Amino acid sequence: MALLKILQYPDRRLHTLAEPVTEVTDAIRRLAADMAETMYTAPGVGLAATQVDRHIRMIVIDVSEKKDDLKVYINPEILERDGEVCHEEGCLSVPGIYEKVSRAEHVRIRAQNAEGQLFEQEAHSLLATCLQHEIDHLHGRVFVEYLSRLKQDRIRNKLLKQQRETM
Ligand code: K1U
Ligand code: ZN
Repeated sequence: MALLKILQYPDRRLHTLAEPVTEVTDAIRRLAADMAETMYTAPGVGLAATQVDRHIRMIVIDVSEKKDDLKVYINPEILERDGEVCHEEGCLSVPGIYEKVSRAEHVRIRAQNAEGQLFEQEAHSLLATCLQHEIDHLHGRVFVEYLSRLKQDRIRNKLLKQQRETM
């Protein structure tokens, strides 16, 4: 397995629209394993392929306390959304920034697993928030884009300054 480099906001590659996965091959499973290792090491509770500069529709999530419940979602789609909640979100591509974002409270999704089998899942609380956040990445959307223009500009300038200082 390998640790992958996570793109940092405001890298424009984070705005790339991901392509569907047409066949779940060993290479896709290897990428899922590398993404999981990268997510656990960061540490985070989710990671989208977009964030590691692979523009295919795949995400990994583990919201369990013991970090022993890895889920791989290939070609995920949201079938239903219900309710509204406002939770604080973070993003491994936007380090050190935590902001409240309003999203659906429950979602029902359909995806393929690492064996290529279709499944559906009902999700609420952190899993629902995380699924919506990661599926947004596959559409090229970063959570800061839900914030005011002023906040977005402040975050952009802060991260650009940090990136210049660590070059
Ligand atoms: O970068 C990402 O997309 C992952 C992101 C997922 C997420 C978290 C919270 C709300 C919405 C989406 C993160 O994992 S940020 C880091 C984080 O939340 C965390 C880090 C260590 C332990 C527990 C959580
Ligand atoms: Zn993110």
